[in-house]
Amino acid sequence: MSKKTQLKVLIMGLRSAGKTTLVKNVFEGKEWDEIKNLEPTEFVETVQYKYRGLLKVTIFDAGGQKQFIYSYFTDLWSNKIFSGVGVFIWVIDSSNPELFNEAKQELKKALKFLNDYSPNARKFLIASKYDRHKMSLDQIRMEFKDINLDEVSATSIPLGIAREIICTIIDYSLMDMFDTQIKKLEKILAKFNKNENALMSMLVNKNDGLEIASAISIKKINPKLKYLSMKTLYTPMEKAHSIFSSLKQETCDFLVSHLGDYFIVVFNLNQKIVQISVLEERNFKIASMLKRLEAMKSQVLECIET
Ligand SMILES: Nc1nc2c(ncn2[C@@H]2O[C@H](COP(=O)(O)OP(=O)(O)O)[C@@H](O)[C@H]2O)c(=O)[nH]1
Ligand SMILES: [Mg+2]
Repeated sequence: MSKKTQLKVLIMGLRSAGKTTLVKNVFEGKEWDEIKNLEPTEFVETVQYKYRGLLKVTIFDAGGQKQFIYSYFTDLWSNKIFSGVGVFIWVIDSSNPELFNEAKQELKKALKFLNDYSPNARKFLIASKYDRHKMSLDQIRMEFKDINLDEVSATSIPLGIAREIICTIIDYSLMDMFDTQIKKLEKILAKFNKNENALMSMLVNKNDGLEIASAISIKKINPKLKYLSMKTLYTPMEKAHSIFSSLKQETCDFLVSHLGDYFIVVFNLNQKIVQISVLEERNFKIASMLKRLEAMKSQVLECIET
């Protein structure tokens, strides 16, 4: 396979902008309560994730204290930090406009290095802590309008609007690289839906809680939601997500829950991937379904691991 299956994401910004909180929320699926008191990042923290179970993402979370920022721009470090970048994200604290000017100066410097070392990187500005309502997104865009960026977006971890924004950014790279792989998975799931009379099935990457692939057999669910986080999906899937979250702590591999008019089936394929299916209440045979799930398992894993 000649296609690239790795993505380097470089995240920068002044200190306390909200970079590390963002990374933990998006790539580790952590909720606000679990991450609201993080320690400041020392220099650059490099972490690898298997985003949506498919794409190896290397995050460079570059600590924002002045002395660190200066060192990123030195000969010793600039090459290491700014080369091979696919996605560049500069985070500003939208609740602290007094720092915008300083942020802008540093961002301009960083972009010079980025354009030298990774001219094809896509560049984003993220205005974090939007829940604090200091400025509108339009005002923020105006402030940074003289800088050449692909997009300026606002996020808030407590309001739950961060995952979606970052996922949209990363998915842009993902879809190109994994289109055939995702289509194969969708076919497998669609077959399962047909055989079991399921409304929908999805594969979820346990680490970030994001969808890998899904197949929907009713028109009620908007297929555009396909690539979005489970949190944004329609009600039965939201409920499935809460079951899935509690399952994460358990060792159980197969779980059937009854929720109003629906049955939610959660099946652990392995340590990392889980299948969730939504069924209507009728014609439901657990033993045969479990057999089918077991049979599908190797097919699915083969697709994901290649
Ligand atoms: N209100 C609010 N606070 C946030 C948000 N994101 C981060 N923070 C807080 O901002 C501070 C700095 O966050 P951190 O991720 O450590 O910043 P970093 O230095 O850029 O990595 C912490 O106290 C976070 O809890 C957000 O979306 N809303
Ligand atoms: Mg940090």
